[in-house]
Amino acid sequence: MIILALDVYERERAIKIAKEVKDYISMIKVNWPLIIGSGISIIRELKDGIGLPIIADLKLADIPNTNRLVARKIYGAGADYVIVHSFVGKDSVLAVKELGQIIMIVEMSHPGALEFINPLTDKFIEMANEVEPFGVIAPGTRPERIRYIRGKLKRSIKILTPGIGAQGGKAKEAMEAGADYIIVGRSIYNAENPRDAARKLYEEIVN
Ligand code: OMP
Repeated sequence: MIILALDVYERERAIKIAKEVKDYISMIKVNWPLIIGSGISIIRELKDGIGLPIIADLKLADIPNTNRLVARKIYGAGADYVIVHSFVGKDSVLAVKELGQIIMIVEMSHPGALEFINPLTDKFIEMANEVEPFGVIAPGTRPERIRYIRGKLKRSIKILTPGIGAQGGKAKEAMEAGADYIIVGRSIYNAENPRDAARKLYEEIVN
């Protein structure tokens, strides 16, 4: 139920942390910092070395053709899921879904999300119900919004919630509100003992 957001630059550090916490996580999310810092090959290395599914968090937000060009390479590099923005429209989202499993953003966790993205949630949920992605991103910082989104989203679509820990969200609250997965970065990878931090989160959720 825990997805590790591995937002470090260095390959060795990323692999070390992933190995330390792998017993308590179910997927690894790779974002631009790690891809820029260590190269796209880090995806295959983590996937084969750790043995967990990889989410490529590129937040794709381009025209269909460009989304497709990027997605082809990232799925080819071993990514199991790609995160895409919804606001660019259904054609751009579908261009990625034709190539592999996607996760759509319906709301974001940071304060600035309230300006432009989150007011459009209902439209994004509607699109997600049509497109049927593997899952959607909802804000772990706002449990009431997770509950709202769960209420409108098809049951088969998973809810992934970042914003737990460093951004103020609480793991248990997010799960109780309807999250299927919590996404956690700094609270694990910056902890003095990442394994202990991951274990504590895991125990908080299962107990
Ligand atoms: P921490 O705040 O360090 O736990 O990291 C959160 C991770 O989730 C980062 O990789 C963010 O890019 C990502 N994220 C958000 O924090 N908020 C969102 O609304 C969406 C994402 C995401 O798509 O994963």
